[in-house]
Amino acid sequence: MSEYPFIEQEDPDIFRALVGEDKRQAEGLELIPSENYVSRAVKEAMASSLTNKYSEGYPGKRYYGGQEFTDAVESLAVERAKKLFGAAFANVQPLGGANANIATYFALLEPGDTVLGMDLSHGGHLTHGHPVTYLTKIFNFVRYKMKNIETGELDYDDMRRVAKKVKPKIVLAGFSAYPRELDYAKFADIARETGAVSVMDIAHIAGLIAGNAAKNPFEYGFDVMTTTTHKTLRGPRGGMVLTRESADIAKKIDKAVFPGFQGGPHMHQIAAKAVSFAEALRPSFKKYAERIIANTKAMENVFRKHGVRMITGGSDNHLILLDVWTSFGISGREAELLLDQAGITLNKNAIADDTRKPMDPSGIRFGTPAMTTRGMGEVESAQVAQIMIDVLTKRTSALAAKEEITRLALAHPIPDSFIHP
Ligand code: DSN
Repeated sequence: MSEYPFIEQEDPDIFRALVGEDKRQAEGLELIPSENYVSRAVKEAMASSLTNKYSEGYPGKRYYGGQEFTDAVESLAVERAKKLFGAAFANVQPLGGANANIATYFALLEPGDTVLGMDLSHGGHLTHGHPVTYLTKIFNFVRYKMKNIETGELDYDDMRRVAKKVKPKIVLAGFSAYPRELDYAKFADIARETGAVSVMDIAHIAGLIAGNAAKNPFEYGFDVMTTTTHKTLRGPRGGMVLTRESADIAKKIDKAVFPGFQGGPHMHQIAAKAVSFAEALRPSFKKYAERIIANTKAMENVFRKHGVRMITGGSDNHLILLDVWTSFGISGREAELLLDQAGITLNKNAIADDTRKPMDPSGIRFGTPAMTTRGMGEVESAQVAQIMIDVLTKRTSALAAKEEITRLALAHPIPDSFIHP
């Protein structure tokens, strides 16, 4: 029977697109490091009747009636999130990671206040103060960069010097294209010394932190963490803000999320978050997080052996950034296209201090969270890295590589459950 019997009958155009996307995901290899495959249980929550419900407010303090079950769902999501990350408070209503960051800025800053955050070209995120965002019309973003692109080391002494000069209200850590661990204690010290709140955007590595495969910034004194829920954490698309201990900060964040920026929370999405948090609280999730890193290392070893230039020289987490322009003489856009034809989906990405344009940069970014969910291990990861090199050096045609990738993908079907295999 079709997975979508009603859509099949009632909306054939959308049905075709859904079936096409399912096939694309099943037969191809997803290496975009911010993507993953959710369980069937998470999908069931997303497709539940909770999508019909308005629930402005927070559990026990709603503006509409009929909240008996939504209150239970949101309270469970909050309690599970707190447990996963060692937080005293959690707001699970942000619709995405950008919303979580924006609400956090408005909770903690006045217009004109300064945020010290990582430069986009060195791995930071658009919402960390890139000039194309409207945030920069309201707040003053001062950016820091890597000291050494070959190792990924940040210049914490310079960061402290700049912080003392610009007096940020937020010292912001976090990234969407940086493959190394940060020195959280140094960030937290700089924030304390300058009277700023320390905020870490853990969107990319939330699953690694939850699975104890990466350090937890709260253990190093960070005040706030913002995140998405759909990357390494393997939940539905969405965002969240966690506060380590300050009730005052948590109250301001709640107010900024609702009514500051959002209306009714998406309760079906919050139920799906709760389901995925329960999955991440299981011991098996720790193994998953460890395997993500082992698989990245297996890919890294192949690239190193072949002298391929990796920004920061390798990876401590789930993602790798390759300089394809120097290594293969092709641009990031060409590399993305070639690999796409081979059934490998990843994204072109600027490398630090890139001289090429953002739509056709020098690098590609990819990672192992999704392929690890499919049960692939270090052998398969090394195999995929080798196929990538063969395609990028044009030793193998994209078409021939596609056959191999499809075989590999079909041998590792996307699982329905992480609890009952
Ligand atoms: N688009 C996400 C990523 O790919 O990292 C971040 O917003």
